[in-house]
Amino acid sequence: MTDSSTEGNETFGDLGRILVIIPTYNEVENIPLITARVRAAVPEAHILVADDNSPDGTGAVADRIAAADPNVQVLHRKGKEGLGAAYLAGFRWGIEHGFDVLVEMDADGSHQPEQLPRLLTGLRHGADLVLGSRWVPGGEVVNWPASRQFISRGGSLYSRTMLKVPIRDVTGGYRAFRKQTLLGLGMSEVASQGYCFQVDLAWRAVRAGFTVVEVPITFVERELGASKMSRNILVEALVRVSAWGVNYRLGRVPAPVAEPEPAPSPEARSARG
Ligand SMILES: Nc1nc2c(ncn2[C@@H]2O[C@H](COP(=O)(O)OP(=O)(O)O)[C@@H](O)[C@H]2O)c(=O)[nH]1
Ligand SMILES: [Mg+2]
Repeated sequence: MTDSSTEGNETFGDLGRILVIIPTYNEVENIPLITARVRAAVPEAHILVADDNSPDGTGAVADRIAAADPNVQVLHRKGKEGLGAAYLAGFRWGIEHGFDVLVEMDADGSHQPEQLPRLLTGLRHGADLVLGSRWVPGGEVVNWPASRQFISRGGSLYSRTMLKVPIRDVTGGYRAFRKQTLLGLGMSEVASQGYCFQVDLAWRAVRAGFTVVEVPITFVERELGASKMSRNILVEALVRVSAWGVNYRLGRVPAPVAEPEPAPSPEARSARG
């Protein structure tokens, strides 16, 4: 039930240079499929695969794709350090390499590249951060077990209540940021890793005064490979969100500190991080 039709033939050159960051850990079957779909859906976008030295050889497959396509590059990381660290390294790489829009997208097909134009259109209409949302009208999930739906909806409800953040899907990971949003929300201060990495970024964007908009997406459960979701990721989210909520009510959560733009680095075909 994947959405094979790209929505319109729009181009997004007015937004500047677009980088889709795809974090990978053991996604060898998925990486050729997802990169091809992104290239077809938004041809002007570039792709950065941020691989944590996957034991299944995802990094080498990504290198072969990159060798054949100048719009694809690979950031090889030392080992499994979690989704948050991979994204932060990818954001920094993208800003240093002159990208203006940075997109988060899973490798497993859950975030359909054919819906990327929706997110980019949200930026065009003035948003600073666009969230692909399963839990707004028009949003949906396909083939997701009830247990995962419960965790996701519950996690968003808990975060929304604890942090007083007006977002329906605050743990989702299909997002488009303007560069200025990432710098303004103080991304270098972010230490969280799993789902709470996403909560952290969205909450910071709201607190920093940015315009955060949700657009509906159809989230499709992966067909290939295995989820890296774990008990530890859930516990981290629960502990951190609870602590943030308490400290926030006590006035102990400082405003995000905007950071300066990192110095540009020379264009490199294959980056090592
Ligand atoms: N680089 C990197 N990517 C990761 C890590 N953990 C998960 N990912 C990637 O993050 C995306 C989402 O992970 P997934 O296992 O599908 O989580 P789920 O959708 O919540 O079940 C996928 O592209 C994974 O390969 C990690 O530690 N490092
Ligand atoms: Mg997944």
